[in-house]
Amino acid sequence: MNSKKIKENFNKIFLNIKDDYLLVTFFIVLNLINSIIIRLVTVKNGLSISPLLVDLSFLIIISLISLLFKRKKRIKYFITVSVILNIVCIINSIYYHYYSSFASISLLATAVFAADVSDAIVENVLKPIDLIYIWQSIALYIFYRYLKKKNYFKYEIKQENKKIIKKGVLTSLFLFLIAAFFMPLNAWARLYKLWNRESVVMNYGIYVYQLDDFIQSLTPKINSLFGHDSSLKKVSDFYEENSYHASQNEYKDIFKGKNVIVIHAESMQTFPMNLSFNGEEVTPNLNKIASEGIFFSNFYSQVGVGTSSDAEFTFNTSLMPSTRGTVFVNYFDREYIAIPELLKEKGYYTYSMHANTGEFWNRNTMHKNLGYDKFYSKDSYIIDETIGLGLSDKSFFKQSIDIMKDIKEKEGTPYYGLLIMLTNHTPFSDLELMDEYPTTIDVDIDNQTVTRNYLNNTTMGNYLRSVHYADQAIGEFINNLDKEGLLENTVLVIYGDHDARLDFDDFNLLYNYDPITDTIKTEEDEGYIPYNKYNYELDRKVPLIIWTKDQSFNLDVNIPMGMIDVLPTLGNMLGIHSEYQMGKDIFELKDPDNMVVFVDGSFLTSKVYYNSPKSEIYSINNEPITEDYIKIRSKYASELIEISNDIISYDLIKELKSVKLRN
Ligand code: GP9
Ligand code: MN
Repeated sequence: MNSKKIKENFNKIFLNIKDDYLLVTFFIVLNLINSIIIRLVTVKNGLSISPLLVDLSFLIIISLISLLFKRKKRIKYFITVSVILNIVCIINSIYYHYYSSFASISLLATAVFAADVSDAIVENVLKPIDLIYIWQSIALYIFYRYLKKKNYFKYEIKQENKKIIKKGVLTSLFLFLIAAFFMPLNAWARLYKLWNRESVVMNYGIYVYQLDDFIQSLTPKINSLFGHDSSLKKVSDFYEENSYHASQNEYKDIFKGKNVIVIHAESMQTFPMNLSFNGEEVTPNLNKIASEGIFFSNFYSQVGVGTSSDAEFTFNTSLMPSTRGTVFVNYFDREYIAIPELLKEKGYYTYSMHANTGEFWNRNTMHKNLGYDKFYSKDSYIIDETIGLGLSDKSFFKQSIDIMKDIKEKEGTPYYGLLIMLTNHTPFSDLELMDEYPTTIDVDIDNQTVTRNYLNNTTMGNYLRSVHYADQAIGEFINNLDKEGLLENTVLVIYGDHDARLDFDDFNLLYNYDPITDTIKTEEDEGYIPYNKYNYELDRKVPLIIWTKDQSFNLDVNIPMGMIDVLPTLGNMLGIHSEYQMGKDIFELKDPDNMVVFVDGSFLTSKVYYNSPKSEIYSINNEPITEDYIKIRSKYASELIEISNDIISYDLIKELKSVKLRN
């Protein structure tokens, strides 16, 4: 026997003995490592035991499927599956860095809008770490070349597939059961309900999460077959228990019959309202009207992945946004009860204005559904000055005033108008097109004035300058409305649509920078302001201001309030309500400890911020929080999310209304 033959025989025997375990092991280990990496860079539980075992169990099952193929095809199968799992990791990694949640198949339709703001994503979101997963596909390919060189594919071997499958399935099941043993009790429910996506990834790993999401994204399509009846019952019971009671407070009907102008302030958070640089306020105009009107200083947006569109939806309908897709995109054909529709019934003319294309967020369709008589979108504007995503806010407001004057003259009825701003959108670029605003501090050192440009090139610095521009635009708009007599008999409402996804570290810099020493203060330093992830959550609040020119109502409301509380609160002032509103009139609270629920099940009260995915409690005033306090509210938070989800997916308002009519 020559040496070549010996080698060939050795390979044949060696690889036969090994069966295909070598390849399978390689495939499993590579994908296991990627799953660990993604959890390390997102939910930070890379080495947790349960997701590791679930991943292993999942990858064993996937590997068993390869037995259906012959060796040559089997490698193709492994490469294809690896590429798919690779893509799952990359997309979820990017997605997490943008939305702090995981991607959903049901959002494929929403992805179109992500393409439109792709600059923002590339500049602000895409981190090199998001591409690290590619190493797995490369490694597998190199391994394939190695096997080929070893003539691995030349020999087909006889295997006792049935035995292997049986062993494999049993092992996989065993691993899954051990994993389940290490999971918290609510992990099963979360896998089924899936709105707490972070927690599903933390317990089951990225692959099972994505599989779960895939299966669940099919459910709305077949909703008439599954779950409808039980959901209808659940929702009817909820409204029976929480039936609508008309408010009787002093704000009832105070603005009845008045015109309403609503400004949707893109990415406007509340904290810049408390900031000044060298004595100059960042938002002098917002501060002025906040001090002259009703300022809700503890107000939070409750958006999901539908961001701007979810803010519009929650503001107008008092329902939580869908956690299975986006209402504006996936559930535009359902029936909703919304502020424009309700005011239309009272004889109002209703319109919306936004200088982006009407297709964006499917607004063309959804604005009609919400009850706007007319939507003035990009086509109604001359794009004479572009900043960031499109027409600058200053030009948008100027041009809108002309349209509003016409509406006032033509319609002769009260009106409800929504103006959606655009400029202050991440990535806060084109700053050179905005007026100079110094985000710097001047300090005296040895009788010399030193200018500290410490926010230079930070997202925070850019954001504050952009916020200052948005504030100027709002100020100019209010002045022009006044000049045109459009503030008479009119209520102005301004809300920030959601937070701006700023960097956590930038906040520490903002609050703990010492201009004298040009360093960031640490715990040991005097005047250090502790800033943790909960402070960051609390800083995500957005402004809500209700203002009239005569300043007839002037107060600061600092009860925690969410976007779903707007319809009940503002509606009471305007003399409208929805039987299906899930929020509360903030001036009519039975329990003054109001609760703001977020789409992942986290919630906030005046006492606590509770992070549901991580089951972490943050006592805001350091007072002890009982287990019951959290338990009761956690239950209510899930109820709110699920009821809204069911109403939206199964189109239940339509049914509840017709049942009511029949009775
Ligand atoms: C686009 C604007 C931005 O028209 O409303 O949407 P967002 O990215 O904030 O959801
Ligand atoms: Mn927005």
